[in-house]
This record gives sequence, C-alpha cells and structure tokens, in this order.
Amino acid sequence: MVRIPGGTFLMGGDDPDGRPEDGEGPVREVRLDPFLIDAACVTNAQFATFVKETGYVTEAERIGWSFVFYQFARAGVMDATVPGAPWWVGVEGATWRSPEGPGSSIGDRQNHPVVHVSWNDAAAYAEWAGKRLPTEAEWEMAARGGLERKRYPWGDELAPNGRQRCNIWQGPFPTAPSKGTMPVKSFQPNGYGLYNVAGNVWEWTADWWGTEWEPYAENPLGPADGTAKVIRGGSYMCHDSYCNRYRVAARTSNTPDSSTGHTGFRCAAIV
Ligand SMILES: [Cu+2]
Repeated sequence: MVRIPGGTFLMGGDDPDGRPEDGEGPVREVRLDPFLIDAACVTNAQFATFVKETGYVTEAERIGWSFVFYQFARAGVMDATVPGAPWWVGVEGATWRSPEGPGSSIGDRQNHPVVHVSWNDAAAYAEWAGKRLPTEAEWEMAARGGLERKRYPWGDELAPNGRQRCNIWQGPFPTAPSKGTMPVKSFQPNGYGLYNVAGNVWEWTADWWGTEWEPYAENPLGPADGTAKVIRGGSYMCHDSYCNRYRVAARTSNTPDSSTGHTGFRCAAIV
C-alpha cells in the first residue's frame, strides 16, 4: 500500500465537458487525515486467495449472470440489456472466474483486476484483508497524485508527448476491437505511486452517491444512505465520444449488488 500524507486538497472539477448531473463540481476544499491505499486494483490472483480461504461466493455467482461487453460475449447471452448502453449484454455464467461467460477463464489474467464483483463483494474482500474501501475523497486525493486541479492523474494532457497513459477505448466506439482489461500495474504510476486510477476498470468507493457539496469538509464520508455507490476512474470502455469519465474529477455510480466486466476496486486502510 501507499501512504497518502493527508492535508487539504481541492476536490471535484469544473471541466466544461463534465456532465452537470454527475456533480463533479463545484470545486471545494477537503481535508483528510493520512491514510493507506493500494497502489493497484485487487487482482484475480488476490481475489482467488480470498475465495480459497473463505469459500466466499460473489453476487454474480449467486444470481447466475452478469453484464459483459458485447464483443466478448459468446455463450450464455441473455435477453437483458441496459437502456442507453446497448453494448452491455447479460451473460449467464459470467463471473469473476469466467469474465466472458461459459468457456472463458482468468488463467492468463492473474495480474489483471478482478471484475464482475459487486460493491458487497468488494467490501467483503476488504474486510477479510483487514482493510476497507476508500472514501470517495480518499480515492480522489490519492488519484490526483499530489497535483492540483489537473484533468488527469498526470497532468492536463491525455497523451503527453504522444504517450498513452491509461487503458481507455481506442478508435471508434463501440465497434473498434477492444482488448478489455490490462494488468493492474500497466503504464506509469501517478505522483503517489498509484497505477491505473484512470481507465482500465471503474473502482468502487465506500460512499453512497450524492451531488451536494459543502465548500469545506473534513474526512467526508458521503451521504448517510442511498441506493447507489460511487464508482471512480473510468474503464477500458471510456471514450470521449460518449463518456469522458476517465478524467480524475469524473464520477458515476452503480447499485451495490451490480457487477460488470469493467468494474473492480482497490482497498484503503488507516495508517
Ligand atoms: Cu466511461
């Protein structure tokens, strides 16, 4: 894990191309105590150890299906779609062990982020590991890597000197061929040593979704309750033609029992 020194930072953003309903802004001052956070997302190998030691069964395994990007779906395709996002298909038997459904495996993806894990699954892993999920404020402070009000975890340019810095969609969406997830330590880390805080997979945070902010907050925990949990960072499917949420201030949410092939998590802990 990486130690984040704490202190005050400017949270949120006012990028003109952010969506107002996402509540990225206004920019506000947030003060945090020091904390620890995983340098990278939890991998398939790490999650496998957790399952082996505890016998844990994920929600997707119990429900019997999960959402898979259409290019990867082969067997088990159901008649389940997401309004406004027809590239997601429900696949019977899609789980963290078989991310594309029956016949697929994570054999050659041990160091990729675990996916098809719900918020509840992520929280169970964190508890087993003696950790917890990061608050949204912790996630963002860590993701900013010590930089102030930048668009990305490394600065304002998406690809400085033409160098790709994150795993986001390449080419026309959603038809160009997707490679899906990459190993959790792909690309250069940010200033705090965190890998892939932009792109690769969305990351669950501890907070319930909300869009109301105070101009100043100390160790904020988000709303007391809600129906969806905040996810941060964007995924390999993000592309500025439809979703530019790989920006470091960007945010969205999903219900705590949902799982998809592009959402994972990293853990935090007290110092
Ligand atoms: Cu996106």
